[in-house]
Amino acid sequence: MVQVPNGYTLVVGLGLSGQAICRHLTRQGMPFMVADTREKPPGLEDFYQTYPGITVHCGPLTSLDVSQAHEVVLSPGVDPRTPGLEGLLERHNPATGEPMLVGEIALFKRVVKAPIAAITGSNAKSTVTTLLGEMAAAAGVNAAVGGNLGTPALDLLSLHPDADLYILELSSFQLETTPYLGAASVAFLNLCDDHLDRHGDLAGYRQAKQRIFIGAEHAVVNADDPQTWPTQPLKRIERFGVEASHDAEWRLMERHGRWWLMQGSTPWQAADELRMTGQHNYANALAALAMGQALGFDQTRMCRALTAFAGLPHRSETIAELKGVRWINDSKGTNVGATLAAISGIGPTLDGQLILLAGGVGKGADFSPLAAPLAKCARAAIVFGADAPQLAKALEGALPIEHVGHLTQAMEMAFAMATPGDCVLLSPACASLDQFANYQARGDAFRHWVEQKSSEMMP
Ligand code: UMA
Ligand code: ADP
Repeated sequence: MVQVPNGYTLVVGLGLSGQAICRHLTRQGMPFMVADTREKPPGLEDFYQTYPGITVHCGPLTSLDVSQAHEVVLSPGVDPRTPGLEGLLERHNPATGEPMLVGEIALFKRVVKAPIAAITGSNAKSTVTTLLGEMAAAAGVNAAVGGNLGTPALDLLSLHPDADLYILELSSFQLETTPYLGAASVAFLNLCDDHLDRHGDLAGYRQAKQRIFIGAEHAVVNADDPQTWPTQPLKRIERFGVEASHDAEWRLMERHGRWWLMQGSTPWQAADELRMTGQHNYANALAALAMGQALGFDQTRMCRALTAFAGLPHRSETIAELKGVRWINDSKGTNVGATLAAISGIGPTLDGQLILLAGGVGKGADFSPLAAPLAKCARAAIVFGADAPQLAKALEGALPIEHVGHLTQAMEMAFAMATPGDCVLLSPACASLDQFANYQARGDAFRHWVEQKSSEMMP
C-alpha cells in the first residue's frame, strides 16, 4: 500500500484538469500527491521536471491508502466509482464541509470572487459558452471563458484574476463532483443519450447535470425538453424553445414573413441575420440571450455579437462543394442528439439526398432514433469504427447501409455514390477515440481528404 501522507490532497488524473489542480494547490501552498490509473501517463516526465519532489503513483488506485488524506480531487475523466475510491463521495470532510471526494470546480468555487455563469447539456455547450463569451465582450464585460471548453476553470483564475464574470462550460463529469456551484446564471440546454457507459443510465446522467441548479440565482432551461427542467424549486427560471406550440419566455416566432428570436412578444433579432444556421442554433442563440440579459448585458451589443458569430469548427461546418455535392464536417456530433440535429437541419434543405458517415465509440447509446429521419432524406449510411455493427443494426431496413473499416474508406465510397445536390455529412453519433486522438483529429482528417480531393479535381 502507498500511503497518501497525512493532510495531503490526492490529485487523481494527470491531464489538463489534474495539472491545473496541481498549479492551484501549489499557489495555495497546500501539500499534495498525484495518482493516475495508467502505468505510464503521457506528460509524466514533464510533470516531474515541473514538480520535483512531488510523488506520482501510477497504476490501480486500490494500492493507495487515502485514509489520512486531506481530500481527494478527481479529474473529470476518472469515474468516482473507480475501485479504490469507494465511499469517498459519501464521506463528509470536516475540514471543508464537503464530501471527501470532489472535482476541480469545487476548488474553483471555494476561491472565486466574481460571479459564475455555467452551461451544461448533452449538446451545444461549447457553442453557447463561446457565444455568451462573445456577447460579454461586446457588452464590455471582462469575462473569462473556459471549463470543459478547454481552459480548465482553475487556470482561468490565474490567467484572468481580474475577471468580472467566469463563464464555464460544465460537463456531467465535472458537475458530478461539484457539491455547490451557486452561479449567477445557469443553462441546462438539452439531454440525450451520452456517457451512459459512465453514468449507468439516462436518469443517472440527468441527475449529474441537474447539479448545475444548486444555488443558482437564475436558470435557463429548454421548454422543448422537459428532461432539462429542475427537479427542485429555483429562485428564477426562464425557458427557451423553438417549437411553436408553447409559451416559453424566449422563443422563435414568425412575424410578417420572417422568423424572429423573441422575448415574450418583443422581437429581439431576425433569425435570417444570424450566420449560424439550423433550428438548433436558434435555440442556442435564445439560451445565450436569456443568460446575457439576466447577467445585465446590453441588448443591442448582444445582438451584434450574435449576428457576427459564425459558429465553431467541427459543428455542421461546410468544408467544400465537390461536383455539386456539399461536404459537411460535424465531427463534434458525438451523440445521437447532435446527429439528429444535423440531419434535421440539413436534410430538408437539400435538392438531393444525404449520405451519412457515422461510427466510432457509441458510449452505450441507443442509435434507433436515427432510423426514421434518415429514411426520409438519406441515400445511405456508411458506418465505420468500433460500434459500426450496433449502428448498422439500429438502421437496418430504414436505408441502405455500407460497413467499412475507416473514415477514409467511408469518404471514398461516399464520393463514388453521391450525385449533384447531395450532401456528405460526417456526424458520427459516436466518440472518436477508437481511431482518432479526438474529435478534432477526426474532423481534420475529413477536411484534409476533401481539400485533397478538391485540389486533385482542379483542371
Ligand atoms: N485518467 C486516469 N484514469 C481514468 C481516466 C483518466 O488516470 O480512468 C487520467 C488519464 O491518464 C489522464 C487524465 O486522467 O492523465 C486525463 O484526465 P481527464 O480524462 O479528466 O481529461 P483532462 O485532460 O483533465 O480534460 C478534462 C476534460 N476531459 C474529460 O472530461 C474526459 C476536457 O473535456 C476538458 O476540456 C478539460 O478537462 C478542461 O476542463 C474534453 C471532453 O471530452 C473536451 N469532455 C467530455 C465531453 O465534452 O463530452 C466530458
Ligand atoms: P458540446 O460542447 O455540448 O459538445 P457543441 O457546441 O460542441 O456542444 O456541439 C456539439 C454537437 O452538437 C455538434 O455536432 C453541433 O452541431 C450539435 N448541436 C449544436 N447545437 C445543438 C442543439 N441545440 N441540439 C442538438 N445538437 C446541437
